[in-house]
Amino acid sequence: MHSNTRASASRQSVAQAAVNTRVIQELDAAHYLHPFTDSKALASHGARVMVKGEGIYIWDSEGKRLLDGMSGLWCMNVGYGRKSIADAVYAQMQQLPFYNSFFQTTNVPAVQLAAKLVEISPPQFNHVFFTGSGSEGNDTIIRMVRRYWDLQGYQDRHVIISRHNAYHGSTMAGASLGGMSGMHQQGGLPIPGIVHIGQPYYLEGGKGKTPEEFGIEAASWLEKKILEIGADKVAAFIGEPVQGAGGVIIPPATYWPEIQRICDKYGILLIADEVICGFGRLGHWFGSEYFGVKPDLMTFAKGVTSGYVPLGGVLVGDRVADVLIEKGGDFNHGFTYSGHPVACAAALENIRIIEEEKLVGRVRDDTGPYLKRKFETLANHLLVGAAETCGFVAGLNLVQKKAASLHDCRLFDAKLDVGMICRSHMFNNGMIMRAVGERMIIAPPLIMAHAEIDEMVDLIRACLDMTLADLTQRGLMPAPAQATENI
Ligand code: PXG
Repeated sequence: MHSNTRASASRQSVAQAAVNTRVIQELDAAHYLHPFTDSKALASHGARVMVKGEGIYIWDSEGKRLLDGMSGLWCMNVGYGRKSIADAVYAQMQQLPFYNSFFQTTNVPAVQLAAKLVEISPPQFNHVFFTGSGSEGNDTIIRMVRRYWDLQGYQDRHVIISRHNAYHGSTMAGASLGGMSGMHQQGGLPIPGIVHIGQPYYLEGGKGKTPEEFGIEAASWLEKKILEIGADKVAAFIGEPVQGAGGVIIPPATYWPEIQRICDKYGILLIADEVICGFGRLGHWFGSEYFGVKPDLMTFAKGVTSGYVPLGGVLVGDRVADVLIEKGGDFNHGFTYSGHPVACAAALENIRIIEEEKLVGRVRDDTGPYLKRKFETLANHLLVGAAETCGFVAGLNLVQKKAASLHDCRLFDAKLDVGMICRSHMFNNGMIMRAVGERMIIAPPLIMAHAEIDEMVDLIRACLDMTLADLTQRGLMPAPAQATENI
């Protein structure tokens, strides 16, 4: 086909596609490479087309309503359909849609947002570096941390310690910091100078120990690694307060304070990746506050704008900022969209909403504890070995045979993909819940009221029932009489 003809055919089908699911799916399969997706497999059945969002719900192009238990992708903290954010964006676009911050210039929303972030963050933070995403935030952190040590004459102090099954983004540096082996296998990662220790996943590794004992043990792996590498070579430790993409891994209460103690002992910088945990998700502005730790640097993204427009960045603590500013001269790093005025205007309005509706305090004192009570009742389901929450993130483990502790349950063979079977039942019945292996997870919008939490947990239970019936029919469950033991 001549390219002009093809372009006009494509324009025509784009116009039709606005009301036609199949056409959108075909165009999607023909032209759109999705992130973290097997494009060939997706093309064989077609993507679900999302067209609208309101509050905690989204709608697909077939008119089906779904309760969005994942807040988009851990980001829709204030929920969908906030006109005031759209208004703030529209007004800023008319006033000044863009200007850069590179050449001795600045813009009003970026400055106001930096000041606001300093106000809501712990006292050691007085400076902000803006990026377009969480991945770029973590790339920025690697460069800042290494520069911090260089400027003080420690050129060898470049190693950053992270954790297996961590997620820190998808750029070369973000994926290297992350501990996802499937990501490392593609593109020759990790880049040099990044090493990983085990994750503090009690349900996986804590058999025979109390959570408190296991938390101390998991933190001790950091000290062991520091001594193995040599403390004079270790620049920083990075961790998500609660690991999100890894499956909502909630560390025992002893873990983070012990990590802090070890970092302090060896003078190592502590980095909290707050991309998921920030902006109220754990009932505090930042997740590290929930765990009582004092990071030197924090990455943020997602909840800073509730996902309405892309924005990320780094909160830079005084320890690092003082060195970079006093001794650093030019910091040769930045993005076209660092401090984008439209993104910053959206963030300011988003934070104003969070404050006005007291969402952080509500999650901490009211809806978070309520979600905990409700969600943890799911642990009595025949298919569930454990169910736990932390603020507004939660996870449950699907098991083949229950026991009093998850450590004694019989787990499903990973090849059966039981998590994905369960996720399909959720999706088909109007509930968006993620599967990470056999762990089913949620991170719902922070605006949920009690009635919506009830609705969500009831829906999850109904979908678990359907999953159980399905698995039983497929012959994957033990006979009823043997389904439970030692309870
Ligand atoms: N840090 C953390 C803790 C994240 O969760 C990033 C950094 C990267 O942010 P950007 O904005 O560059 O995507 C994230 C992103 C999943 C999933 O499967 C999670 C994320 C992204 C994509 C998928 O749960 N988190």
